[in-house]
Amino acid sequence: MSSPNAESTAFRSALEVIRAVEPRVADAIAAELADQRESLKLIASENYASPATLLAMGNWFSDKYAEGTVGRRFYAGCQNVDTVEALAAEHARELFGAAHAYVQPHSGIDANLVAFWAVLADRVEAPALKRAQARQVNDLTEADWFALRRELGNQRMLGMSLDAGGHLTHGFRPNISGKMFDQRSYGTDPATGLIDYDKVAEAAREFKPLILVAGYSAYPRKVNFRIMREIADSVGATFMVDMAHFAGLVAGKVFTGDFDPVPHAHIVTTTTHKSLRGPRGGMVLCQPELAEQVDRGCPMVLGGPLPHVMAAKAVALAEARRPDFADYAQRIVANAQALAEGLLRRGATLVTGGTDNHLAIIDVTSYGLTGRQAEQALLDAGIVTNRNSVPQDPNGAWYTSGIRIGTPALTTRGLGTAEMDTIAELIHTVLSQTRPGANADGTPSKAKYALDAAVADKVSRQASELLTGFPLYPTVDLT
Ligand code: DSN
Repeated sequence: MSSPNAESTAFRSALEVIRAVEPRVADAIAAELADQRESLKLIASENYASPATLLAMGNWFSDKYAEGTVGRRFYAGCQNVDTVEALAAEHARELFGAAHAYVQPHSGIDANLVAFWAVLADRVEAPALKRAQARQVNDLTEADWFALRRELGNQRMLGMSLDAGGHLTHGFRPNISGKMFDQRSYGTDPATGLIDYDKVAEAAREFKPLILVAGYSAYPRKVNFRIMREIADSVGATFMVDMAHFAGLVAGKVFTGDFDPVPHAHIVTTTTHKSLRGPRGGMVLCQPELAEQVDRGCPMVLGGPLPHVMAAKAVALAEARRPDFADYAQRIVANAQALAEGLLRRGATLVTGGTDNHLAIIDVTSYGLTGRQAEQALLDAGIVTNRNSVPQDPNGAWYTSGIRIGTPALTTRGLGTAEMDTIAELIHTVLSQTRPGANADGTPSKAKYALDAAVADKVSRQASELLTGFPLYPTVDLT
């Protein structure tokens, strides 16, 4: 463990060096820490990385190009990048029990693109090359290349719909995944809000996707990946899981057996900065048969790897392999459940009636609000959330009818179940006292709202008081 003094000195010195060149950047960095310390952060996809993870990103690795893979680069002088990339991959394999790990993706979208193209290369391009007796795509005739491009662009993907909690990269039309694939979605049962595996199997039988995608960014329940793999196998689909949101719960062994995607999926993607609590970035884990294609991610779809971020991934993954990370992961879920129960007790409506992961979705139509009105009113009261669609959302993806709340960040800060009940009270107070507004012509507005400033101020003060008992980065003193 480093001493608190070392951490304060490191960050203070870094700011001093930056301030000498562009003081406004140094001020903005310091202001960001101050803002994060003061806000009650319930954004389900955010967290607070450790000082060691943050510091691993600010160094000379940023100056290196390193296309290729460990020991096989397109640039000379990558021996130190090799060290950190190999370490990050080793920690990832050990942590998740994966056969192969690729740690170069810069984000979750990038990781998903690497995965999609690895599957397309393995299942569409490789057989086409074999048929044409070509070693690689440059050896194909113009006619064969034209035919292959058409084939690559017309494959089928079945993923969870956005309003049921799926991610936009799982085939949502405005995203590149929706343009690349002939896509269909499975939703959730309208009565329970839960995935209906029989319906997924029926959709798979009818549609016969090349790729079946599971995973979510706004579904508050566990997914049975064993059943999903059986469905994929029954139609010859490759099974892909995007565990970006719940990777920390997999790492911390909260999700095991049927609920751990790694033993069941052919390929798993994730971000490293959400419940996993690492630097902002992505990662792909896969079975051995896809490893070679996954490793072609850069330059296939990725720009040059970010060695400084891979260094930080290695640090954060080493942290996640420590025993206390399992305790952290369990506390994330206990906190989410306490928050959900506190809200339900006060009369809120939650999608699926609760949670068994790190997030919950409040259906704010029961308060007479849209997601946008609720999000802004909560922000006025110092509570940072994000609006989110609910299944079959009548208000669309912009205004929405839901508020997504998550506990990874506040759990890192040390808050526990008692504090979650207080937060449920604060959220309920704001939502129940916010009134929807009207447009100038008297029609109902989906954005305007009214919240008494005295209520907002009082809740904001209560939120600040709650947080003073749980200082953020207590080892970092910038004064
Ligand atoms: N933007 C992330 C989230 O908030 O869930 C997913 O990409």
